[in-house]
Amino acid sequence: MADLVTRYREIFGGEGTVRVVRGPGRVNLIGEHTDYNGGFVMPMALEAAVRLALVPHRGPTVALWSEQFAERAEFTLGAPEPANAPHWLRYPMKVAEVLAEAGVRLAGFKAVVQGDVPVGSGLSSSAAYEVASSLAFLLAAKPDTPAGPAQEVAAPHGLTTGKLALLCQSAEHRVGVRCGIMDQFISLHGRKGHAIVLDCRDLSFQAAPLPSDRATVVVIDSAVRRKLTSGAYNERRSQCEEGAGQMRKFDPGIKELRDVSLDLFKAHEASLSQVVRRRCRHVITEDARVLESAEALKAGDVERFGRLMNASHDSLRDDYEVSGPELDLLVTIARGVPGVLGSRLTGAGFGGCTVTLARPDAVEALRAAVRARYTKETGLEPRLWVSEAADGAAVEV
Ligand code: NG1
Repeated sequence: MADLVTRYREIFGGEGTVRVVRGPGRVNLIGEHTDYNGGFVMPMALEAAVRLALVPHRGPTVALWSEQFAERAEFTLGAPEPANAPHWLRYPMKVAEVLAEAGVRLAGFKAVVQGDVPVGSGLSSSAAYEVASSLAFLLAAKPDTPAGPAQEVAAPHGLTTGKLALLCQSAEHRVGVRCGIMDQFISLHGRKGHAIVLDCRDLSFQAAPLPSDRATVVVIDSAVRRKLTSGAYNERRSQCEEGAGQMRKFDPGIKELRDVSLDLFKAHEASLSQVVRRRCRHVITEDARVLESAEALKAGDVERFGRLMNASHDSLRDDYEVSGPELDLLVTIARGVPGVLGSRLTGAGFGGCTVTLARPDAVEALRAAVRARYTKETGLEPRLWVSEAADGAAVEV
C-alpha cells in the first residue's frame, strides 16, 4: 500500500492526502451460471484485488493511470464519452454514470489503478475494478470519510452495499456483459475465513465458515484467456430465459429457472429443444447442489462438498458446455491426486481458472501433479494459488 501511495506521487506528484480503496476479486466455490437465473451461489472474496490510490479534487475531471496498461486516460464527469477511450476506462466511466443516476453528487479525482486479479480468468477482475471505482467516487464525493468497510463508506450517501452491488452490476451491463449479481455482491460482502451463500433473487445471504484446518481452496489458472465470452455468455443467458418461458406454460408462477423444480422440469423437458433442455438441467441441478453444499459445510462434511463440486464441473462441461480441454485436464489431474476432495471450473468458463478443494497435506502433491502433466500436454504455464477467504471492499487508507 505504501508502494501504491509512492506510485501515485511518482505519476501525479502534487499535494493532498493519498487515499487507497480496495475491491477484491473472488472465486466461486459452487453455483455457476445460476446468478442470472435468480438462483444460489457460494463465492468467497480473495486477497487479490484492484486498488485505486487517489486524491480527490473539486473539478469534474477523473484522471487515471493504469499500472497494468502503463497508460494514462481521463474523462469528464457528465460529459459524453471521449473518443478512443481505452477499454479499461469504460468501467469507471460507467460506474460514475450509474452513481450519478442514483443521486450521488460526484467529484473528480486523480488515481493510480493497480490490480493483481488476473484479467479474463474467471476471478472477477471487472467486478473488483467496478467496486473499487465505486468506493473511489463515494470517497471523492465526501473526502472526509474515514477508512473503513464499504458499508460505512456507502451509508453517508444513503446507499446500502446491496444497492451499490446492483449499481456496479448495471455498470458492467453497460460495458457489455449481462452478468448476474454474484461478483459485485461478494466483492462488497466478503468475509475473512468465510464463503457466503447468496440468494441472487432477494440478495439475502449467510456467511459460511470454511474449515481451513481440513480443506484448502486452491485456484489454478489454466492460462487460457477467455475469448468471445460476452457472446457465448449472453447466448447462454438467452437460452435460460427461453427455457423459463417454456416452463411458464406449465406453471404461470415461474419467473426464472430458479422457480423450476426438478420434478416439473422432468415432466416437461421433452417440450424443450435439445440445447435449451441441457442448459436448464444444468441450472436447476446446480441450484440444488449449492443448497446441499451449504448443508454439507454446516455439517463439516468436506467430502460431500467435494463430490458436489465434481458434479458441478461435469454438468458445466456436458450440459452447459462452457468448459474446454484445458480446464477438463486440470480437473482430471486434480481429481487423480489423493487427498483432493473435489475440483471444478470456476467463473463463466471458456478458459480461466479451476477451483479445487484439497486436504491441506495434499496441496504439494497437487502442485507437483499439475507441474508434471499440464505444461507437457498443453504447452501452457499454469499458475496455482492457495487462497484464503478475504474481507470485502473497503477504504483502506
Ligand atoms: P466471471 O467468470 O468472473 O466473469 C461471470 C459473471 C457472473 C456469473 C459467472 C458464472 C461477469 C462479470 N460475471 O463471472 O455474474 O454469471 O460468470 O457463474 O460476467
